[in-house]
Formats: sequence, C-alpha cells, structure tokens
Amino acid sequence: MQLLADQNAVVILEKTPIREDVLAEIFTASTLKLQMRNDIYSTYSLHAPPHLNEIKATVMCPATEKHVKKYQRKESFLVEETAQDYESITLPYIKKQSFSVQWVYNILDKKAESERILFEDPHPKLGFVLLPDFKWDQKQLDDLYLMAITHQRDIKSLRDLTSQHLPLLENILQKGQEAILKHYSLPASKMRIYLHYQPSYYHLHVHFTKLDFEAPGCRVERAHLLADVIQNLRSDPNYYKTRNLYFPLRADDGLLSQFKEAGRL
Ligand code: G7M
Repeated sequence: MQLLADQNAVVILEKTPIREDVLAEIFTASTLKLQMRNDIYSTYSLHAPPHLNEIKATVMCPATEKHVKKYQRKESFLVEETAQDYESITLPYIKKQSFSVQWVYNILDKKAESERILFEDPHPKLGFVLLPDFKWDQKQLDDLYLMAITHQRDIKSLRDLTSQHLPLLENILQKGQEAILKHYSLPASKMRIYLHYQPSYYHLHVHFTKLDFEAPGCRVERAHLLADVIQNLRSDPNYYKTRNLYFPLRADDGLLSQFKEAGRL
C-alpha cells in the first residue's frame, strides 16, 4: 500500500462472516488438510479459493497518536461520572482532546459516503442521515451495522440530551426502523438501537445493529438503548444532566488520568 510508506497508519484486518450462499462452493472448491481425528470428531484446516477468503481491511492514514492508542488492546476500568464530574473533568477534557468530527460533517455535507446513504430526513432540527457504519461491509445481514447521524451539530453526547430533544430521538427511532424494514425486511424486534456513552466522536449519533450480532461496544457498560433514553427523558426532562453515568475507560485513556488526578478513581 503506497499510501502507508512514510506515515503512521492503523490497519484493521477482519475475516468477514461466511455467507450461506457461498457454502456450496466452499465445500466443492476448497482443499482440506486433516489436523486430528477422534471418534466422530475431526478438525481440518480448510483452504478456500481466494475469492471466498476475503479479508476486510479498514485503513486510517495518516493516523494520529490517539487513533493508534484507541486500537491497541488495553485493560479497562469502570468510571462513575456524576453531573459535577462531567462539568469539571469530562467536559473540559473532551473540548480539548476529542477526535475531529470532520468525517461526520463530510457525510452531512455529502462530501463523503453520499452513495452509501440509506435514508435521510433533511429537517435541520429533527433530521438525520442513516448509513452503514464503516465496520459493516454490507455483504451479509448477520452483522448489519448502521448509524444515524443528526443534522444538529451542537449535541455532543447522551449527557447533553434533555426532553427538548425528544422529537429528534423519536424521529430517529421511528424513521430509522421504517427505513431498515423497507431496505432489509428487518422488523424493530430484530434490531438493537443504542447510543454510546462515552462515544468516540462527540456529535450525536445512534447505532443500529442486528440483535443477534454482538457488535463491539454493545455491552451494558457502554450502550444505552434509544427506547430507554426516550422513556427516561419522558419521566425526567433532565435525566441525563443529573444522573451518575458509568462507562469503561482504557488504561491509556487521558480521561482516565483526569479522573485519577481528581481523586475519583
Ligand atoms: O463509539 P461511537 O459511538 O463514537 O461510535 C462511532 C462509530 O462511527 C463507530 O461505530 C465507527 O465504526 C463509526 N465510524 C467511524 N468513522 C471514522 C467512520 C466513517 O468515516 N464512516 C462511517 N460510515 N462510520 C464511521
């Protein structure tokens, strides 16, 4: 890859799920090497033809030091953030440190990925763009992963949401579900629709993944179901402004050092 020669890059290599429609070809066109056999059990290394053995490659280049850190495996710690911690620790930190959201603006301004947009509601306050997350290669529905990005640019995360944002959140939930039903014939009962806290990018976005797919970041310590968020805001307009929120931070995350320095961990 010419691009990588003199720059830092993060390259993620992933074996994509095996699709049902290529199984017949895998069974007829591959070679098998027996590894072990015991009674009715045997294991093989199977060498499939190259076109059935694709590796998905995601490239970030040039990668900042923060990108490189984000993708290295590190131990995590669960942090409890009070409303006061958010104001005095998290907010100042994210204002200084957070990843650029230029890629998000490129999507909203149709300067990138416009051909991938599945659905758009252009309303400036209630609208959003729904498109595949770049973790999904769209070759099979098993790991379906879409993202709704709001047209409003001043909502950083879950923490900023109040009951004033209910029409926006309800719109994303309803129209997102309708678009997915129309395009992929997947009903709402097959979807996991949620926000991350903390997110990696501080521009409000909602994750749509297939329920059976254990997407990275869908665990309880990071994911907040959009339907729950809506209900919580209906019962308390300032729910997310006032509650303690919990989230994992990796050992090398600068925000973790800030919590440690403040004696909060
Ligand atoms: O953790 P957080 O809630 O901030 O999730 C951000 C999501 O954005 C992740 O699921 C990423 O895979 C996705 N993502 C990040 N980038 C830089 C891009 C991009 O350039 N295009 C698309 N389509 N998704 C992205």
